[in-house]
Amino acid sequence: MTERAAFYEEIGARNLAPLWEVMAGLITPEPASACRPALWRWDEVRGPVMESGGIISAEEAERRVLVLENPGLRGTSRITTSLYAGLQLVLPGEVAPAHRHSQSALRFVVEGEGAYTAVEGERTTMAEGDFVITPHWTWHDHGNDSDRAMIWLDGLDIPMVQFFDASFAERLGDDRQPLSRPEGDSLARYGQGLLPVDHEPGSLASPVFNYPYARSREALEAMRRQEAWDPCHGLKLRYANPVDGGYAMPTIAAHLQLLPAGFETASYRATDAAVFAVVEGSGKTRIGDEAVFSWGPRDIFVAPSWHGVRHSAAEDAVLFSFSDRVVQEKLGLWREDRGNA
Ligand code: GTQ
Repeated sequence: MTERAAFYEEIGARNLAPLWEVMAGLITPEPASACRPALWRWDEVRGPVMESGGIISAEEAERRVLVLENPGLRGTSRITTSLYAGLQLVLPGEVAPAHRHSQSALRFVVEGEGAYTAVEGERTTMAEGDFVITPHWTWHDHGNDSDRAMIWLDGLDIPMVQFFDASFAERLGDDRQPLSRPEGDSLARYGQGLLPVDHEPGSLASPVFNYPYARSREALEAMRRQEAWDPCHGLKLRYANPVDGGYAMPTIAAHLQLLPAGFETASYRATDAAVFAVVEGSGKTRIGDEAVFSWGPRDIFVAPSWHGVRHSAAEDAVLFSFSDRVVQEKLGLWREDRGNA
């Protein structure tokens, strides 16, 4: 045994390790991630999601979800290093019972109309393209009183909470939580450019918990007349907390963007890996040197940290996306590079 190997063995017994053997992998000159570019085509995932409805009930599963696992992170329930994503199915007549947990969740409705999510005593009925949040430690249950299956994309900060060993969860006991406010109350109170006088924020998350697609889409359409296209993003809006102008939740940032037919974005990279869900239209996205994905409605794809992203839209396209940007900004870590990747 060499002198060094003997030394490592000797110190290893005392739970010590030599930094110089691992330093290059720890402090990299640029982000180095196991996360890979990946695409989930709707025509390949819808079948299994619907089939899961015959395998287990929403009630028994608690949440009947097929997890979107990044091919570079299999077995870890991650779509990126810091985020979880899944496709949740709620069939007519089903309920996903009320619970709460430390993890924050977003829902982005992919298919169906008329199912609801209840959050802290208020229900919201969901439609395709709606962005719904269930912030950390809020009671939430889902149900479907419509006659159609509903499928939505779940985005949660599960890996972040895991990293901090800070997970708590509890079941309410009843499937549905008691309702204390009429539907639409939060949007009326907080989502009209007005706030109740003397409102004191009671949470780090937005008091608006459904950002309906019809409104967001209208905003993009109105802006398009100004043709204020950003070379890297087309028209891109951020889902905001109306109380402080920050992101809707403290751990997950979400955006909605419009790319007009024929538009090609300049290459853009940032330190936040992003999950994209196609709402409307079709196009292609090049991600680093590794992948070119052709996409259409309901497809989902992921761009890892610091990979150059270039979108091109064949038809007018709307993309929803989410990432950990809000956390990286708070920690002073977030960087972007416009046009050079
Ligand atoms: O709907 O509360 O995809 O707790 C994973 C964990 C959804 C939810 C998920 C959850 C939920």
